Amino acid sequence: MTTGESVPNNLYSLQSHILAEESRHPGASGDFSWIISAISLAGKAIAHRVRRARLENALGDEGSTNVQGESQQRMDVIANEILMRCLGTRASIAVLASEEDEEPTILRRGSDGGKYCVLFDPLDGSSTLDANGAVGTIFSILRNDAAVESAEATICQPGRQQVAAGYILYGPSTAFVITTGAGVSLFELDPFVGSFILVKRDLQVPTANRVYSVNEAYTQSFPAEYQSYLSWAHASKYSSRYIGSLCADVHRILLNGGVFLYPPTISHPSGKLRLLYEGNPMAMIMEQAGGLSSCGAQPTLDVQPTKLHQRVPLILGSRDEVQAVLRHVAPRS
Ligand code: P6P
Repeated sequence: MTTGESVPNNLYSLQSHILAEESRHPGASGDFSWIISAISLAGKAIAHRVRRARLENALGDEGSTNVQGESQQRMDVIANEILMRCLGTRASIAVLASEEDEEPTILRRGSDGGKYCVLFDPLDGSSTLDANGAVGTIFSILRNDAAVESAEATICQPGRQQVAAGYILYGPSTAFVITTGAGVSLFELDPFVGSFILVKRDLQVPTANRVYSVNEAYTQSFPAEYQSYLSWAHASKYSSRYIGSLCADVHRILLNGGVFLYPPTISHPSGKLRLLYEGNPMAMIMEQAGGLSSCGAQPTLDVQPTKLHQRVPLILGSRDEVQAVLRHVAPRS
């Protein structure tokens, strides 16, 4: 079912892939490669801690709440610290922004060599960890605009400006999915080698698959047009899959097709998911894989952000399936 070019049986690591990408850009300084290398290192360290979390009594609430007013899980804090420690040493980073921190962290300004901004959700879906659920790290990389003084203003760029995006899914295996704007590549961590090994390049999300992914418990709280889509899907014999962990739901759709929806609800009128470090990276992955991503009114990647932690409705996945939703949600688009 999964389309994309299978890689012959040679060992081709994420490091090799990024260096090969770098060589496609004459004059590249290697700064960008160092950032991906830091994210890869953080992913391996987080994978190790996630798999030992129960043994190390690292599950459950930290006893604090994050900027969203949600209870922080101990593993959220651990993953955030690992990412900060791995990325904070990279000289090419100007600003780091995390779901776990109210304000961005300014490492250096453009005049000091800070070329990039890195945004991340360190451990999305962490509340499912105590039930051994799949969780993920989501990342987005933007160019830093040295002329913009405010760190928050610097990172409030439309998703179409991303230079790279992806996620690391900590499931039965540790998968690293990344795009730098030239297609989507899938790597799997080989714990014996200690490297992410390329298994698929130029992944293409299937154009259709009658599977939708939404938390139907909130159906009565969705706008009428989303309820109309769900009624149509039920009548059209769709099936439903919902893990409640964005990386896991997106990964299934990337490989098998379907559509993920997080509509506006009464408690979250702009949807629950965050634009800058959840919606935009997943939207770039989907578009690069031939799929679509929309907030209902416009493509996700065209939304002009105004706040670091702003939320956005999300409809993403197979081209035909997203268009089927939009025929109900945005019929004149
Ligand atoms: P709900 C996890 O808390 C998360 O941020 C995403 O990973 C997931 O897609 C969504 O929230 C699930 O939200 O309201 O269905 O529990």
